[in-house]
Amino acid sequence: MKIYIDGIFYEEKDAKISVFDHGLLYGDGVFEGIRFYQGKVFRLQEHIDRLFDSARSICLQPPLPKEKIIDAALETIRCNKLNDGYIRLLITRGIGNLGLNPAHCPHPTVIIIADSIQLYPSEIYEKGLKVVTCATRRVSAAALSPMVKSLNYLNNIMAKIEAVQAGAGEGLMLNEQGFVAECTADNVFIIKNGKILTPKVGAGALAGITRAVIFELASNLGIPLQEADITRHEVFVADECFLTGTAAEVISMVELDSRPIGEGVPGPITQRLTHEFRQLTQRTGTTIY
Ligand code: PXG
Repeated sequence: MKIYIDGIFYEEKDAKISVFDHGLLYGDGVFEGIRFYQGKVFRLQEHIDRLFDSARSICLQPPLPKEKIIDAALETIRCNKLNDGYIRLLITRGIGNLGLNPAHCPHPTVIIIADSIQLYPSEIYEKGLKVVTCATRRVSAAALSPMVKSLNYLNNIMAKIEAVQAGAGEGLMLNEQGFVAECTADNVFIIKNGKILTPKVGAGALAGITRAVIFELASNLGIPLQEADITRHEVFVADECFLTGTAAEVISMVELDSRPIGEGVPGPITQRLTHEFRQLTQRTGTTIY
């Protein structure tokens, strides 16, 4: 596998960065996870726009303009001769000293990894995910905006550990007020009486690219969708529930804290959206070759 670091492609064993990079020392940087399907990158411009917004929010000046980052991402896929897979794109603060001050890090580092992706087994897509509510709350928007996709994922990792220890497929995270925010790496949607509901971004959810696609699909299909404050109780009594993310795509959540949701199997609206989402990934995207 060839990995891009600051304009040069390295073999995996040689792809290394400094121990003084603040991405490592402090989790200081931003990233994106992007999928490509059948030689086309899905929603590439949206991911790059979010990457640049995240960077701007943390006062990180990307060392390349958007077009050059896009070229580098496409070149990384081509270099690895891949047709289907996943891109991990990072901009770290770069090399500095042992203090926090990013002013001592003059050159941000750009890293691009393109690889095949480990999906949930197909059985999970057919049967749905069992989820537990995590005691770890989502970081408050007053502390760090959930809109920033930063390299600092410790909060989500603490929640993921809880989910894994409970034997669950995912962990549901609440915000400080106790409303549903999101799962550890996926947005959450519930369906009640034919209407789709999802937490507002301000409630601690990342403005997911897949989430935005669901808004489009729901609109095209004439299914009402609204942002709302959602409690655990509302998830327990929902007719259907599903999660969205670049890695997971659209996946049904059939149980929360040992309570089956609806019939305890993937519901019809979720199945429809999963199907429509897959169709879209096959049809659209930025051509790689
Ligand atoms: N919330 C969080 C906290 C995320 O990290 C999403 C929602 C979904 O957003 P997108 O834009 O992907 O629809 C994410 C997704 C991975 C992985 O490889 C994915 C994410 C983060 C870390 C790892 O599974 N982001």
